[in-house]
Amino acid sequence: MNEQEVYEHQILLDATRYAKEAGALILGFMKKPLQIQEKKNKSDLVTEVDVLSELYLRDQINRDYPDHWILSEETDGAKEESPYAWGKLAPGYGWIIDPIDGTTNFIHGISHFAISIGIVKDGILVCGIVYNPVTADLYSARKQGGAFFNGSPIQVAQEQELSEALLATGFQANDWHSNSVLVEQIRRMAGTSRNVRINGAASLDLCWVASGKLTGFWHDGLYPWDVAAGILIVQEAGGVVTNGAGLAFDLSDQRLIASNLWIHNAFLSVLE
Ligand code: 2AM
Ligand code: CA
Repeated sequence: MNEQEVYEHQILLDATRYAKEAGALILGFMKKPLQIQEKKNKSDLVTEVDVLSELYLRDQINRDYPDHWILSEETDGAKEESPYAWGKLAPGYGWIIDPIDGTTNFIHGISHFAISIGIVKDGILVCGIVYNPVTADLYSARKQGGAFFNGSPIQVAQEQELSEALLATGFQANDWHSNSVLVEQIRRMAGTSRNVRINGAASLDLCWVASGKLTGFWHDGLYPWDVAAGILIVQEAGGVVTNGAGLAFDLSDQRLIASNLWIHNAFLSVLE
């Protein structure tokens, strides 16, 4: 490994440790009454646990990597001028964090949520960690270093036909017009693929594409913290992540489509 790879390997180890520690913190709140607040509407929720997990992660990063920037959902999501787009992300190393991806599942006691940490250098994803503290499932990737599930290498599914593909998607919390478009897309995709799932945590859906459980995933209107880590994990597992036009996904894009590559063109053409 060259000097940069050694440095990024250390970042990945530290990010993994922070995620596991934040996960232990989150687990301490499961089955207890939660303070639930609506953000923009009744589907867009946050709890004190999201905020605590985020503050914990920010503290660790600020202590160990004081020259890195941080973009995180509960700190930056409410700001009008958050640097959502790649183009607006600062140069140097930065951490893109969702302290709980799948907050609605967490609130309802469904064990399908994760801490998602993506790390970029000059706008390029270099490390990704997605950790479900309930199952202790850890997905990770380092650029050109492969993708892993609990330490073992993973790769995308082998299905070559859309008719054999298991797909997933998700509803947006804030946009019921888009969700009516989604219902129509689900109808079409369910008719042409093996079936469609809605699991409620985009970061884990991407990891399931990476590990071959799902063949593909599509979602509109996500934010960088939902997908940054998962995108690298899919790419390092041999998959592809594009926008609706089939071009390499950029964090400012609205529509994300991830797949095992084989089905991608058919997937895009049925969606559009
Ligand atoms: P969250 O739990 O962090 O809010 C559900 O389809 C998935 O989409 C979850 O990963 C959820 O993330 C995300 N999601 C849904 N609507 C969203 C919105 N308006 N903003 C950000 N993320 C959203
Ligand atoms: Ca979240």
